[in-house]
Amino acid sequence: MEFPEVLIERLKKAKKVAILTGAGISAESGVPTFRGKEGLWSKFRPEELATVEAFMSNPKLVWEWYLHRREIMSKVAPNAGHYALVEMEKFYPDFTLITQNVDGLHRRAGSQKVLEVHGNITKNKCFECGEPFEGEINLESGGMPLCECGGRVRPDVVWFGEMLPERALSDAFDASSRAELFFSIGTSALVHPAAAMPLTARRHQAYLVEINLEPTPLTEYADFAVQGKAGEILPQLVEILKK
Ligand code: BV8
Ligand code: ZN
Repeated sequence: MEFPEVLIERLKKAKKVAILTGAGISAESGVPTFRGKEGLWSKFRPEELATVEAFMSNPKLVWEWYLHRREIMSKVAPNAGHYALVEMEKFYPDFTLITQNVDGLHRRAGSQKVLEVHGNITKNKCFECGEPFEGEINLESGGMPLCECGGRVRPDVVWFGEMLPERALSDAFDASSRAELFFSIGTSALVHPAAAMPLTARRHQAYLVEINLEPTPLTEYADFAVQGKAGEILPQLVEILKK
């Protein structure tokens, strides 16, 4: 596909690049997105399941949802979109990959500087003392997994209404503020504070690119917005970088 001259120039000249990815970049790996028609357990909305209230009132349902997603994640692999970002990282001295995804696919693909601002679905921690929990999660016994301190064990992800990990969040906003080129890829740009990062980049004169299957609330602010598959578009951008 054709890219604007100014984007090609920025691609070649930029030193500081930041990327924000969402569930859309993992869709081509077979990971269901959140709000798509095949969305995760579409009878529930993520805002209803990924919450402290849901976990406190129905821990079994929430654990089943996460174990179901872990099952899916264990069978999927990174796709061309993830690998293109691994290639892209090599061209820039200051490159930050901010992801809302908890599937760990960017790291598995080989990306180095990854900020997982919503946590990682493969990890568990104690709700009370925050200690990581390495044990097996077995719901068959009927009881919920407990930490030595007696606290409830939960997936180590950020739920709605919860603060994002402080260090990852501040690093993500720093990277967004200094970026000369910012890509928002495969995200509906609805969830805050992640959705504010592309706008922060824009406010600091970054050239803002959106790559998404459908328009989002961010589209009108993008310098260049393309509706298409990340797995097809990103490798074309890397080809331009290699020339
Ligand atoms: C906080 C981890 C407060 C768990 C997740 C009203 C206004 C503004 C904000 C709020 C509000 N009401 C409430 C809030 C705050 C809330 C929020 O933003 N709600 C939204 C829904 C309005 N935010 C929070 O609660 C955050 N915390 O604000 O704390 C606070 C302040 C002070 C002190 C204490 C507390 C916490 C947010 C984090 C929630 N956790 N996930 C888990 O994963 O189980 S969010 C969840 O949604 C995932 O992380 C996911 O990544 C994220 C965003 O979704 P997307 O990634 O964008 O996925 P989606 O399916 O929506 O879109 C995919 C896109 O890809 C689509 O557009 C599709 O077209 C496209 N696509 C598909 N295939 C492809 C593709 N694109 C390219 N190629 C393809 N092949
Ligand atoms: Zn504990």
